[in-house]
Amino acid sequence: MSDRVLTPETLLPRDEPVRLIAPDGTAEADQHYPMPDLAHLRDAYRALVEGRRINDQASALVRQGRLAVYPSSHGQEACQVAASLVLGERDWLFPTYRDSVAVIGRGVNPADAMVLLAGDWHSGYDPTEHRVAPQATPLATQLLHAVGFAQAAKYRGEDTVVLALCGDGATSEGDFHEALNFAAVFAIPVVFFVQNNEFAISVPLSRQSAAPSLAHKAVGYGIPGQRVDGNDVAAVLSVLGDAVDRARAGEGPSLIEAHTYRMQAHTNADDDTRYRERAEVQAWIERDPLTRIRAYLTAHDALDTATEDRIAADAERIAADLRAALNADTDLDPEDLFRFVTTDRTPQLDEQWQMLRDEIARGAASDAVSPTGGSR
Ligand SMILES: Cc1ncc(C[n+]2csc(CCOP(=O)(O)OP(=O)(O)O)c2C)c(N)n1
Repeated sequence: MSDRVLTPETLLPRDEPVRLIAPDGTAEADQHYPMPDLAHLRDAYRALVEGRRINDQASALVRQGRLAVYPSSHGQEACQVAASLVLGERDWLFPTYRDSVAVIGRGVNPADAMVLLAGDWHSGYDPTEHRVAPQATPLATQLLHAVGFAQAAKYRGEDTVVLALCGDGATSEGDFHEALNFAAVFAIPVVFFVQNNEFAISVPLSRQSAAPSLAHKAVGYGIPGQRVDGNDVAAVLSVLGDAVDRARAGEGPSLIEAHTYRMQAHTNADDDTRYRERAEVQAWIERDPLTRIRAYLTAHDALDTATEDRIAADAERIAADLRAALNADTDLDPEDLFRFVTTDRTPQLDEQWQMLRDEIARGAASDAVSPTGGSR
């Protein structure tokens, strides 16, 4: 345990988010947070390019009807990549529906990460194999799961750290407050990482919180809060890495807020032109996390055209594999919907299964009359 004295002053985040690389790619020295080395940053760049390609491929697969929904992290890839890179093999990630790129960064096959979003099983991967909890759709519930999980690991004497992700909107949920309070009181080895992308669907941050920043909330629980430029992968790696080290050293939880932006609509079911100006979106597109790290690496002779081409080709291959996997028709058994709800099937579930079976039969009959599906 460190003997660091925790006072409101030491718990409060900085007035400005921590930044190590400016939007034009130049380095900004920081007294507390070191710049990750070039090899580490080149790995991060590769993961960013792959993450962007996966995001855009998955969004295209929604338009083609192969995914039911894809909440894209396009624009937030620096946060996604850093979240997966700062964790060790024994650590765990507790992600949300928007965190597919972080999940894939932990070694989950992209197609397996899309199973939930295709409307199939809740999780297409084995959480224990990859040390990634199933992606949570109910806001902030995963934060409590993360705290309980980390507490159990602590009881067992393991040095596991748990990284729990959520959005700015989720910080208004009661679960967020309960998770932070419990984690603080019992010094649980968990890092809460809020990706503040400015919107909760159409609700802007100004209608979500009156706090000076979301990281300021930490002081009320007695834990340190920090703000970081969420489009600067070097800064996110450094700040999150520091919080993970703290948790592993037995110094308890931290709250990190990344300032970033959801560059696209919430999902395909959302029309973001109804609640935000295009000029605002454009201003954030110009702060793209990929452009920034590419400029820094190039200026430091750590990225040449041949390497860039190789990374881009690898990202294309990943996208092609994802397309192939999702374009393959799977043999789904619709009765699975009812099979695993309760140990013994209730009469109500039987009745619902009967209704669905009749509907499927009616659909099959009308398809037989009109093979293209007609005007149904
Ligand atoms: C408990 C709960 N309430 C409401 C919703 C509906 N909902 C889905 S996403 C969303 C907005 C969440 O915003 P934020 O936490 O900022 O995350 P983002 O989607 O921006 O990543 C809402 C209200 C939900 N999924 N769960």
